[in-house]
Amino acid sequence: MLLLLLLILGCALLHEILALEHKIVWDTNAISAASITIAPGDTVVWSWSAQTHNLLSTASRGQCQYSGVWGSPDPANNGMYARKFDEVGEFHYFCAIHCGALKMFATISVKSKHIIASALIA
Ligand SMILES: [Cu+2]
Repeated sequence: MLLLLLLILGCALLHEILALEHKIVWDTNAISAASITIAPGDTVVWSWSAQTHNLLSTASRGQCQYSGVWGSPDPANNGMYARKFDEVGEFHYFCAIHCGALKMFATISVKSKHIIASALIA
């Protein structure tokens, strides 16, 4: 029983140690690069300058309607926003200013490390 507890604790600790930070430059010229796949516990840091943006969560990809779950403050010329993703899933987001005309939306896919590893090997 103690061994099992130590194993579980070790896995949890390993997950924390292996958590990564992913940087996204949120820019109308790099929208496709804003969709990435990460692992649970990873953090995404968006930053932008020289263009006015924000980012807001939405229920489905390409929908320009704030779901109210997460997002950065009002649009600004220079901005940064960070969020840690603990749950597996698809997390869609958009820029309130450029969503419709420039299709400035993207998705953070959170997949378990095992699935990511399998995809890399295949
Ligand atoms: Cu924008």
